[in-house]
Amino acid sequence: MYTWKIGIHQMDKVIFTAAVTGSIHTPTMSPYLPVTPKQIADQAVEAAQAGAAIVHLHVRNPETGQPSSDPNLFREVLTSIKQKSDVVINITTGGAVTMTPSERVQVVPLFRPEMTSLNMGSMNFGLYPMAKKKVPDWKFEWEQKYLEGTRDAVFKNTFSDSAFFCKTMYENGVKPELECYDVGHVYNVKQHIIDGSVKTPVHLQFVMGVLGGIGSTPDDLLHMKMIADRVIGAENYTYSVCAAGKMEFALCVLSAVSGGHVRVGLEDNLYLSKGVLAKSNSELVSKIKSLVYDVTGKEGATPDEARQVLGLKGKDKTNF
Ligand code: KMH
Ligand code: ZN
Repeated sequence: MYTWKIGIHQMDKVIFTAAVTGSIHTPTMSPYLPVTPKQIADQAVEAAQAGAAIVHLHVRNPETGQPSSDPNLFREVLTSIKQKSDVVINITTGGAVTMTPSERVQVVPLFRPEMTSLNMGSMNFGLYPMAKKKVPDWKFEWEQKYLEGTRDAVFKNTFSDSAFFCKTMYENGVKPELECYDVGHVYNVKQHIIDGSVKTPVHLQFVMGVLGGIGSTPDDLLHMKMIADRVIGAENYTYSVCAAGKMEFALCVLSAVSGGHVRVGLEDNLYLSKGVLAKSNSELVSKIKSLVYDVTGKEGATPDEARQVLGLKGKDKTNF
């Protein structure tokens, strides 16, 4: 049995999460981006077989690849994964910048998953630089508009939004994963703890390198951890790290070295190495697992070990 000394972040295993498709990348950027419910579910199961203990899920319009909040698409993905794997399912309540908070939060009472994301502050969510990239003709008309639209979009997560989302999660036995994109979001977590709307121990996801949030250098990450230690208290939180783009593997290794957990996936990064598109989420999981093991000697936690560390209710208590 593993003794997980959360307080000093000395953990002898790492919880790997695969973020399967997200709502940041668009179909023309990679032919390997899963779009249909079957592609998303199959890639989630394969990522679990490669060592992911948790899969973080968004859904998309199966014809156009547009981010979607359609519960029917979620249900198709969730039931397929649950039949084939004991992986922990973490559903997004972040959805896409174009969705309203009520569209985003409906998955919680509908599906009562073990985990969902909970975004800890409003922010600009700048995807528009990706529209400028030299891309062959866009496959779908919506792609460039969606990306360019983020010049003037706010990803809304007010204090009331986050408090209401979290109340809804607790009412449905869901463990929130607190997405912190910047230092201020860590202070927001602290305020929600003071307000009583968020209970400790909390599980933080440091989301690095989203334009509108903190950058993705090693000192950005270590600064986030230092602030969390000081403001929330090392004994009151566990954390995972994900990084957008090319810093994904470097910061995930740094997280594992520092006692944190790790998220990779096509939601955050499309490339296996410079100029080489990843063909699947499982390729990214396999690569980060071996990097982490080579550098730290730490192996991946199983889904049940992740449930133990994070205090999850078990897959039989979900509503799908
Ligand atoms: N795609 C971003 C707008 C989450 O899943 O909660 C929000 C996101 C984080 O992906
Ligand atoms: Zn997400």
